[in-house]
Amino acid sequence: MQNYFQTLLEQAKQEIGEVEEISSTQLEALRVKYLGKKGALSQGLAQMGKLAAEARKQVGAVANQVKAEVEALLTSAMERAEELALEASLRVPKVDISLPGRLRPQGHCHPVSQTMDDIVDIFIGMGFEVADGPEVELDWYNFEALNFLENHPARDMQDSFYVHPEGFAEDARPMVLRTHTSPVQVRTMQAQPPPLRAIMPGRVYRRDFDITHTPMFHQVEGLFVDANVSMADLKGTLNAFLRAFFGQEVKTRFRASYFPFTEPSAEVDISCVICKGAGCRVCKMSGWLEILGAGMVHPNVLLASGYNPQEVTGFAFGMGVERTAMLRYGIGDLRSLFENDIRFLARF
Ligand code: 2NM
Repeated sequence: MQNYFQTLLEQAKQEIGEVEEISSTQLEALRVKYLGKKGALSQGLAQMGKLAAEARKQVGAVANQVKAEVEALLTSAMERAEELALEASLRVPKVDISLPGRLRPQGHCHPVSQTMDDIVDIFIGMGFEVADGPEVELDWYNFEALNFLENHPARDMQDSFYVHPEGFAEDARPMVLRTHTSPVQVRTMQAQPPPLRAIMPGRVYRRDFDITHTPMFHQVEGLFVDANVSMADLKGTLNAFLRAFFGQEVKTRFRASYFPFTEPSAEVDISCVICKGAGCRVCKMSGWLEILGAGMVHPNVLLASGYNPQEVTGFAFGMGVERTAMLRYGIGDLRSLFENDIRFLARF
């Protein structure tokens, strides 16, 4: 009997030692084989009843020791199996959670739209409302109501896009792609009585295409009509806007000018945003940049819009958004705003 248990121990040692690529499943099978309820050890113990009391004691001690040794062997082999399994799992390539995520291209507002939104926001802050109107406009709203004479050069087919769709009646009223947003001001005045404070952002179209002109560009125009509105209100409002947009330190000057729809008219300059007035290539050494056109609304325009020029006066102004965006962001070439090169646009 003693031999039985000793042989069992030798066998177990060998088998446990032989487990290559040692795995806990195999070790569990060996545990059942040797130490399980119907395992080799139990079978040996079951035979012991036949032994004499003295021999049973001796063999029992051997059996207990064999059991303890086999258990110890299995336990340490099991620990080793777990270590090996962990090492193997660490060798498998894993997700590195410290890596940055995959960046997807993200769109954003075009610099022209950003600039237009910022201009509009400043005027909203001063109590102006946003108005809009059609881009395909009656010649009457675009020119006639705005005091352009019949033979004004802007009304020439060479300068404006006239629209004559297929099936357009011979006697239909001529239409044009609006050359400024001023027709919206006329429409807005027709639609509501004074006082009126409104701002009109939008696309406008002119037959111009060179380094500094595109056939479509953006404008923001504004209008303030009430009793006793004066040139002083115009200057105060535009100075406040220009300081809010370009910075408190910006200087402004108002030069006499001419527009058909305003009288008197002015062009507004700001101190050069590049050289601060010292003189540079951008301001052509003058220290000043032209930024706005403005003036007191011509009585003929108020009349055409249904307002009474004896009762109310108004000021109006307009600016090109592309030009303003170029000055603000230091963009040298107008065309870069229209090429939609994402590497360029992503800079703003
Ligand atoms: C400008 C310059 C000066 C202007 C005038 C009007 C209206 F409709 F009230 F007559 N709207 N916009 C105006 C005046 C626009 O843009 C350079």
